Formats: sequence, C-alpha cells, structure tokens
Amino acid sequence: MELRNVKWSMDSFWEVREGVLGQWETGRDADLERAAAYQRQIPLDKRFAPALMRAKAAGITLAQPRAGVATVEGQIELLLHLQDVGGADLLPVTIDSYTRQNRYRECIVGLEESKKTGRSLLNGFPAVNHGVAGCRELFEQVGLPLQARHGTPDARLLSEIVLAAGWTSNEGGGISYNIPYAKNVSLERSILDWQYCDRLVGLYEEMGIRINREPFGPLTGTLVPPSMSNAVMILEGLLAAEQGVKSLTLGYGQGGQLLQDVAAVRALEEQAEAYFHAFGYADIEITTVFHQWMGGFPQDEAQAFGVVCLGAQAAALAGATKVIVKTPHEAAGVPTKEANAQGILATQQTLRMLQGQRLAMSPALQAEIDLIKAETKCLLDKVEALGEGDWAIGAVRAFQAGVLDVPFAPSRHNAGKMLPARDNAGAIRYLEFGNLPFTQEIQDHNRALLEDRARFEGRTVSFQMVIDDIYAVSKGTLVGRPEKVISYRKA
Ligand code: 8ZB
Repeated sequence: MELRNVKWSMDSFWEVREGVLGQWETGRDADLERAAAYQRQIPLDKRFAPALMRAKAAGITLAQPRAGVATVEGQIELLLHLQDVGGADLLPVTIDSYTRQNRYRECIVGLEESKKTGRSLLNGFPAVNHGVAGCRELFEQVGLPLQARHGTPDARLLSEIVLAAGWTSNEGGGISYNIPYAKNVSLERSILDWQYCDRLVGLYEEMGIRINREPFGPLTGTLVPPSMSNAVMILEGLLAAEQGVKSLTLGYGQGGQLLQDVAAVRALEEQAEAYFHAFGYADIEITTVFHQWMGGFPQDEAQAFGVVCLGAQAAALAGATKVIVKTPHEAAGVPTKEANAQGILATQQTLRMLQGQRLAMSPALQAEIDLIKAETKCLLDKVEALGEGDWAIGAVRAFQAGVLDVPFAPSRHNAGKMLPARDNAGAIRYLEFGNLPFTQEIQDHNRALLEDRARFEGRTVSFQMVIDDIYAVSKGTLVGRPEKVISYRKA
C-alpha cells in the first residue's frame, strides 16, 4: 500500500487485518464484535479518556508509573501494589522487548522460566503471547484504567489484542516508536503500521467506544529541544486524527529547566489545538503528559528522588494532565515494585502540595513559549511543503532531508546532524542546526544563548559541552560545567 495521509478505507483495513491476526495464534481471539461488546460495558472509572478529561477539567495532574513483568499473575500483583500502596491514578502495562520486535516465539522460553522460578525473565509483559484472555484477566483484577506502553514499530497485532481485552489506551506512533527504538525500520513502514493502529481506534470510535492514544513525546530522552518533540507530537496527532482518533495525549520529556519545561507543555497544548483546528480535526480531546527526566539518573537513591520530585513539580506547575513517574532504581534498571511505589508516593506528595499552583505568566515565560512555537512552526511548515500538503509523505521526506532530526537516535533513517546543548540557564538549545529550516533570527538567538554560556565557563561552544550536558544530571547538576566553574568551595 502506498503511504498517504488519508483515512484507510474499510476494504484496505480488512485486507491487511487478516495478515495481522495471522502473525501469531492468539490473533484469532481478537474478534471486533465481541471486543466492542466488552469495551462498551467497562465502567467509567476504568476508562482512560474520561479519567484524563476529568483531571483536565479539575486542573489536577495524575500520576502513572511504568511496570511490566512476564506472567499474568506477577503483573496483577505488581499493578495492585502500585495502585494500593503507591497510589497510582492510572496503570500501565510495559511490554517486553521481544514483543516490541514481534519476536513472539522468543517470549515463550522467558515466560515458561518465569512461571517456574517466580522471577520475571522478561523485561515486560508479553501481551501477544498472553492473548485476549490473559490480558482481560489482568484488566479485570485491577481497579484503574489500563494502558499499553511499549516502543513497538509494528504494534498492529499487539493493539488488536489489548483493545479487545478491554485496555482503553495505547502509547506510540509511527515516528516516535520508530526513530528512537529501531535502526532499520523505514518510516514509510512504521507510519503505515501506526495508521493501522489508529484506524483500529477510529473503528472503535465509530462503534461508540473512546480509546485514548498517546504519541511518545520524549523521543530519545536525551537533550531533545522542545520544538523538535513538539513538532513530532503535532505531526503524529494529525496523522492519528485523520484515521479517526478522538482522544489524544501529547507528550513531552522533562528537559530539566523549569521555565522551559513549563513553556514547552503550554506551547504544545496551544499549538496542537491550533493545528488540529486549522486542518479540520476540531473535535479532538487534547490532554498532555509530562515525562519525568528520561536521561541518565544518579545512582544514589536520595539523589534520584530529587530528580523525581523536580519532575513532579514541573509537571504540576505546567498543568500537565498526567505525569509518568521514575523511580529511585532508574540508574540500575527495571525497578522492584517497592521502589516503583516509592517513586509514585514521592510524586503524589509533590503534586498535592502544588495542587492549584501554576507558574505565573511573565515576560520570560511568554518569550520562551513564543520561541518554541516559532521554531515548531518552521519545522512543520517545511514538513508540509515537502509533503506537498500530505503530512505522512512530508514526515518521511523531512527525516530524509534532516528537516526533522532527533538527537542521538539509533535509526539510520534519522540524519543525526543536529546537536543540542544547554544555555547558561540550563534550557536546551540548538548548537548545530544540521538541515533544520530555521530563520536566521532563530539561529542567531540560539547561538547567542550558547555563546553566553561559553563566556561564563571560559571556553568555546563545542561538542564537549554536549557530552558534559549528557552526563550532568547523573553527576548531580543540570548544566555540564567544567570542574573549575562549579567547584567554588575548593577555590
Ligand atoms: C523508554 C522508557 C524507559 C523507561 C522503564 C525504564 C526507563 C522499562 C520497565 C520499566 C518498570 C518495566 N521501564 N521497562 N519500568 N517496569 N518492565 O522505562 O526503567 O525508566
């Protein structure tokens, strides 16, 4: 099939669907009629989209962890702990890496060993292997809305199964679950496969069932300038909307500088709203998700709590609809359920103490919002031009041309010519522009901010700054300064 940003016909959908459900034996249980009948009777308090809209109306930020183990039994125990002890508002099912790569056969051994030993030998929940019945059993044992969280370029079968099971939200997108997660998958392929996932959600919508969709905002989680991730979020939102998605949660990964983080979320929500309106998708429920720091974490657990709480604070002051929570085990790997619950508790304490507070508008905040929007518009204007009005074709050509360029991405379909670094106040700026279509004014502004920092640190703007910034948070600061600048106590 040829890639275009056009809603799939039912004929195309049914034709592709047969092959999708045939990818693994559990596909045969994904019957749409029965799935819809089950989805329809799910009570409001276990549905994702209404929970998000209630929070948005009340001005509250919800907390959601990540969590996934191999067995249904283990996953139930884990999620009940995060729900009852951690006080999570929304629940995830983090999918394992084999499933993310459609390697269902390789899940079997890990799953069997996990059952025998009582210890998870997979780094997440193999939902396709468990099938509709296993995924539904899990859903019925918990008391909160359930979302699939993964990193899957081709999530068609996974999406069919989890939605048939009663889960009411699915994370991912054709760009955000490809460029940061895969090396060799073409963007044409992953965008087509995510059009399928979105068309499936559109079908549920036509049957009167609201399913929430969440593009993955942080991308590589490493010094991503807000305008780059916002452009990708708006783009994936437009692609999803064309396939019939009505509930969209747009994401942003914490950069670390409070003012820029707040500006990024506000710019994202406002600009997405404007684009969806302008392109004929006015009836979309937009909410936002703020991801606590996705870069390297300090090893020390007390220090890690500091990072977690700063993220919670930024999410609250920005007014994000939900926050994805990190844990004191982040530097070590997959957290225990106890550490995971601690991350949620620390987050909830922070959120509640800040409830009702927002970072007040100021000239500095307004300027940052304006800058992010201006940069995002440059990127999206060029995507639109390259696609001759077609956002899907434009997305593919923009990555080919390096007009969209994600820093530190593994994909060979990403140019990797752009380089970010922090300015003297800690905000993420563009150091190398690669082929980004920015105006001279925007380029000069970014450059001047980095020159200010260079002057302060007594060095030149260079790649060394980028390296220093990548490791800074794990070493206890935000900006990666040369030793002599930060060690004032030794002077
Ligand atoms: C791109 C997302 C990475 C984050 C966490 C990592 C990291 C991955 C699991 C998990 C709890 C899991 N993560 N897999 N957290 N349970 N099975 O996702 O630690 O923070």
